[in-house]
Amino acid sequence: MPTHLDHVTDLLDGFTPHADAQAQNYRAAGVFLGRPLVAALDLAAERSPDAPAVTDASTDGPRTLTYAEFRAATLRRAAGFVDAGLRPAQRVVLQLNNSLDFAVTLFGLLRAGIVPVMTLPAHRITEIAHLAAGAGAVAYIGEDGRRGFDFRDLAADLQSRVPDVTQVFISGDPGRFAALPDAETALPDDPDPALPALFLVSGGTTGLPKLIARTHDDYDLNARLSADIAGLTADDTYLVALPAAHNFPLSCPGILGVLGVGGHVVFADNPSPDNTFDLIERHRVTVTALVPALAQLWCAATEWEPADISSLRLLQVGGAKLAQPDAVALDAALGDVVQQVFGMAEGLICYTRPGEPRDLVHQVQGSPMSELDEVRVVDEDGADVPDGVEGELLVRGPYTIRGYYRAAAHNEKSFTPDGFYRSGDKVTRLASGHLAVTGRIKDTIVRAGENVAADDVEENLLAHDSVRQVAVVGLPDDALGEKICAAVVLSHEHPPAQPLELAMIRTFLAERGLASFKLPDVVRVVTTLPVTAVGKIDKKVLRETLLAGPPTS
Ligand code: OOB
Repeated sequence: MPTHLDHVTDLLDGFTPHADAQAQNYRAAGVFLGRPLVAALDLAAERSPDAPAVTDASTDGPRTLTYAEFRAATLRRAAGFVDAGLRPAQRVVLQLNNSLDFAVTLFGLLRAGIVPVMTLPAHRITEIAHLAAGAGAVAYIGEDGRRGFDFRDLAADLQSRVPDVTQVFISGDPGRFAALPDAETALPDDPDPALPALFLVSGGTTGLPKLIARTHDDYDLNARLSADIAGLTADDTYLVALPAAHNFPLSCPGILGVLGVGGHVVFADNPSPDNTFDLIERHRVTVTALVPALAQLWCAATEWEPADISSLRLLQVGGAKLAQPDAVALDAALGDVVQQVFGMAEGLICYTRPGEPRDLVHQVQGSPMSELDEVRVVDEDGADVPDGVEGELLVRGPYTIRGYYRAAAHNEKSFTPDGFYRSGDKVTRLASGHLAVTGRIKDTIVRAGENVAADDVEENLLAHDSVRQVAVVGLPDDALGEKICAAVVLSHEHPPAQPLELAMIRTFLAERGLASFKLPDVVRVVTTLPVTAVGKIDKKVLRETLLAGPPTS
């Protein structure tokens, strides 16, 4: 039988920790508190056992657990997993929809030192098998088919592809698998806070997701600093509208941040305004987090949804760039509530602060949350550029990883020798330290030998009254190498007087002063743009759809 040490050795194989001295400094400076991730919840439960902790507002009907009840449930779930044979430092794929079971299971696993791989409900077998194999997972946790997709089929497929996954637990009707376990037995010792507590998955839209190991120390810091900046207190109620396993609703400040201050977490199983606005009214929700496409939808829905959502004091928007006019419109519709959030599963989180001038909040994606975040903006040769000049964002700091898990080849490219993460994001930095995101380094189209930045064309297209959303991608072309294709979603408020044609778009852009080689070769009007598991525009899928659709020349 493998010992506890064997499991820990296995977990650490392929994990890149902070340098020892650095970690000690963080401990000494009180940045790392040296406590397990569940400690904050336990303290909150001690302070106010009878306060509501989590509410499940799913289709099964609302259920609320107080702090005492929630803590007890997570203890039983932890013991249940240990009873089922899972051991500290082993990895488990967690794939649950927004629900009480998500919360109880996550904290149960963390308590037992079992390390969840935080996959999203939209992930399918290709990603799940890749992540399970990459993490060395021994179990899978999913749910029955009551919300449309039956994860039991996926589990069976997973076990045939990754035989090390020997156990499957299912929320709801387990069928031939095990139900989510609960027990009253003793728990192992608290996990070592320097060990990975959980794995996040990278949010990129190219290639398969990579595994991001976050330690108890660094993830606790992430949630705590985020809660501070958001001014969270026990009086706050947070609505989980995005998929709960994503870093943004999980810890920025999200579920972990809110439970750490004794606030109330309400799970929405669907982020549409007709569902969420009612929940906001019913539970007097004060804070929530959205991606820009959803925020746009919410903004429009304030016109027709009758529910009173005036309790909302902070609407966090991030994950992709929030266009300045959309930020202005949101503030106008909801009363100066927008907070821009520029973050990444790899670590760095930037926020605009509640007290900052609104016009600044509308224009920048925030500034780093910790004084210890070291941000560099560099040119193609890796040399620092002055403030105001666009460059690639590199970052190092207490809660930013030093390497992807078990991915030596990626790490060569993605990290500098002195440990900075190369984000691939193009930004400009203001003298004040605020960052404006301008695009992605690799999001360029090579048209007839010229490099065209997709974001440059997109930004100019968004200036057109009739354009609601846009994504520009390169498609193969015999003559040009790549041609520029703009997929456009039209505005409902300002529909074009006549069908939007290529020539009109090209004239519009040329009149704005865009160079002729950057003008689109193809314009496609679409009703929606494809999105990733968390709701960002997915250019990879868009490119495939455009290629598979009617000819684009
Ligand atoms: C968040 O995390 P991920 O890991 O899903 O994606 C990170 C990437 C960033 O590197 C950047 O390219 C993009 O998403 N991004 C933004 C952005 N926020 C994220 N691009 C422009 N403007 C923004 N505000 O997406 C994430 C994690 C924690 C909090 C918020 C978002």
